[in-house]
Amino acid sequence: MKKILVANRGEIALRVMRTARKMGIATVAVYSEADRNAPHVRFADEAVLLGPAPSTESYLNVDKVLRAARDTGADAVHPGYGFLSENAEFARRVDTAGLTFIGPRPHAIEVMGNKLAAKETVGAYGIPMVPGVDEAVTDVEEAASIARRIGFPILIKAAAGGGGKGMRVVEAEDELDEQMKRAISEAASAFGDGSVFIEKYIAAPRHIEIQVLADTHGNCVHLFERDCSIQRRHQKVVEEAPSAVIGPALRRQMGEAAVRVAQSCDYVGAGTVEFLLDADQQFYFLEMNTRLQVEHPVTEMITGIDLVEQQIRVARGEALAFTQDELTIQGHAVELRVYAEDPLNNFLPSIGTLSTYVRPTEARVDDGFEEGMEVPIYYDPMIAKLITQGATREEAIARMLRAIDAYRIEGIETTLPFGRFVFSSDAFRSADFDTNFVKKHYQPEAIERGDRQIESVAALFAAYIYDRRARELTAPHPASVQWQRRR
Ligand code: MV4
Repeated sequence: MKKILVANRGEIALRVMRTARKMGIATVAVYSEADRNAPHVRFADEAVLLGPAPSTESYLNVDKVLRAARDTGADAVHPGYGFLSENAEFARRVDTAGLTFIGPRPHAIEVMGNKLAAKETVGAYGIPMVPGVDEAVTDVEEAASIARRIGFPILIKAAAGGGGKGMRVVEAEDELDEQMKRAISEAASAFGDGSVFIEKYIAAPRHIEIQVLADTHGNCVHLFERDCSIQRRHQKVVEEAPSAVIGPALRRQMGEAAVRVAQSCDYVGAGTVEFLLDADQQFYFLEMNTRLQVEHPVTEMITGIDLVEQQIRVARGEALAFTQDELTIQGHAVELRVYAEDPLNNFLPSIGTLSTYVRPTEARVDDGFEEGMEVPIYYDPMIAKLITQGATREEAIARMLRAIDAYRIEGIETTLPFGRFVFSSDAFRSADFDTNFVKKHYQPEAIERGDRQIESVAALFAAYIYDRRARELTAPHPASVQWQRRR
């Protein structure tokens, strides 16, 4: 492998290219008209313009990406996350073009991309699953009988869904008819597939995911868990590794289950197995993500392993250079996603130019921006990830709070103040939270209070400057200065 085309943009494109360069592999960037001056374009050894800003005409366009690979003589493609990363057809076409897809085989992407197919595949491997069905349900009578068997509340999910889209909680039988109809039509219009299935609703779970890594020689290990329970409307905000509530025994059980999930679909490369963990510490398989995830850095921090390097090595056909027993957890890591959104205004996208952009120095910052750049409206609003580590969870959190304060972003609103709120909150610090954290604890006032403190310091400082300048103006008369001092 001599030249990798990175079929992505922003922080993850840069992240992948840095490791490729470290390994002595040349890099090709692709970009849209909105990204002409983007850092990933300037960092790459070569860059190819795909087309106009909209993703469908650039980063999602398979033909254009493959043509760029052919024209530059790239021999491998890294898809990053989002865009084409979990598109089995793209992986297949990369193969057909004689290039190496840095990721799992199309079959694994396909199976795990459909929640029902995933449950069916995994079911045979003895993985704990939420009580429910692993077949599409379209009939309301059938749904009612399933619901009676497993007991209300139930959750209706779209087979083709993900990220919480098309999910409906049903508390009692008299709502079932209407909610089923809605779920089916919503799934049909959103995903072009009206299949839904039913599970027992777990009311206040934690979202725990396990990083796995598999090679083409039959070796598969897990790199422990990430706790991603702090989410806002299915958008992750804060992640950490390890989880503060998981002990060694549960960690081993969940890790072994995740490895079996990977084996069930002949997984190759880096993947993530998601579980729900209920208040009684029972865990249930949710789904598998067949890509490198946004939050992979916290795992890198606690294991010391460069996951992109491992992806590349596995794609080159190398065997994993370590066994499960050789992997250990070093300290604790936390990550904050910084979005161009206004936490005081219902997290509306905040557009504009980064007039000031100064990174904190004592944190890992994975970003794709420079001062003076505009945040394009066409893509994901995440502008950076802040990652800190410590010997203990407390230390990692203290470093995060210092990094948030040292991060200077002006010109747009960001979720940095929201991050400060999370990391300062008693619920987070005591690890007493679940996926309802934001709903339960966050009000915009929590942030406004912080702002008012800063404003009062600024007002004091302004008064001081005003006073000093007033003295300078009256300096020729020592008596007047003394008079002011006495006041
Ligand atoms: C659930 C659940 C409760 N019970 N399944 C949301 C996204 C999708 N991947 C699965 N999700 C959930 N599935 C059962 N049977 C609660 C959620 C859920 C959730 C899961 C992980 C992280 C945040 C969440 C927020 C709300 C609901």
